[in-house]
Amino acid sequence: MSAAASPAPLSVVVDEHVAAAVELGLGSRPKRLPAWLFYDAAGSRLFDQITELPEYYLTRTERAIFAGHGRAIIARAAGDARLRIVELGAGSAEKTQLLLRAAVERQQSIVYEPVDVSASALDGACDCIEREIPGVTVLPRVIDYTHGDGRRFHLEPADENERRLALYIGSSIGNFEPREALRLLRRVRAGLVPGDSFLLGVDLAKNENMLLDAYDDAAGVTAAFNRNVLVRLNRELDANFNLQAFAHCARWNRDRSRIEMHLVSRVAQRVHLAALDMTVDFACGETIHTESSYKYRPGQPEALLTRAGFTPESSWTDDRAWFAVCLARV
Ligand code: AVI
Repeated sequence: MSAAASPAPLSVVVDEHVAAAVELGLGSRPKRLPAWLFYDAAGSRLFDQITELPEYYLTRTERAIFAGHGRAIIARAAGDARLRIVELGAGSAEKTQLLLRAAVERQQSIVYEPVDVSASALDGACDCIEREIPGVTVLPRVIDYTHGDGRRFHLEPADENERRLALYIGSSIGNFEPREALRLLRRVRAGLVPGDSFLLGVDLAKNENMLLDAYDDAAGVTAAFNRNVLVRLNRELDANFNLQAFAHCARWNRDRSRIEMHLVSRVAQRVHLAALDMTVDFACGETIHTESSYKYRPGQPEALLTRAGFTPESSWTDDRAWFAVCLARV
């Protein structure tokens, strides 16, 4: 009598959040994966490289707006009070330094509260900023502002004579579906108090070819960033995606004013995700929609801020109107 074959033990520890998102997304039609899956360590490094690509105009354009108008932004947000700056999704905080320098120039010192959903994302940024800009005190906060209700986005009261300026820059809002974006901004609004302000960085709709180049660069870094999600599923869910069998594709969806990134199956194929006990069939040409990046039209950021309960006050853009930062009051 032979023993029944038992499946090989899994070599991975499964993150339930990742597992649930992948099961839902690859079980849907059309197939999709949430964009937050991009940002493992390798994906975050690739994203940093993207921000320096010649085709990816977003980061340097927003930086130029801060370089040119940082003082005006800070003065407008502060009024006659002192500011403290909160930043959602802190990242490398490199552009933020321009605003912090403008604030220190105005009020000699400032408290900077970078907020992120993961503690590891906050490591490093803090020491570096305190060293580089004397007068800045960094108080990192781990808060998941992307989920749950307003109570989750709870900040300790600021000093009596201080107002908060909350930043959500880099066009990160563009990676949320419009309804999710509204929920996120309402949550942020609920964590602020009257007199505080909010600065939103948004990418603007523009020439289609320019947008397509920004999301399909000549050096192939964005393609590697997109495919990295499959590398992650192979590692974390014991999947057997063949990376060469999926092509990177960026599409402009004019009706919805968004760039979409897809992974296109080059052949009819079957993929197994052992940790999910899931088999997924792909037809030749079938895609996984991995990201949407919304590009705002004139008036849309202000309308979104108003619906979220803010009062839009001012906005600044670059000479070519590629990118905008909008200041709104609570
Ligand atoms: C993080 N986010 C604003 C980027 C964007 O432009 O939507 C992510 C990205 N995807 C491809 N390139 C960059």
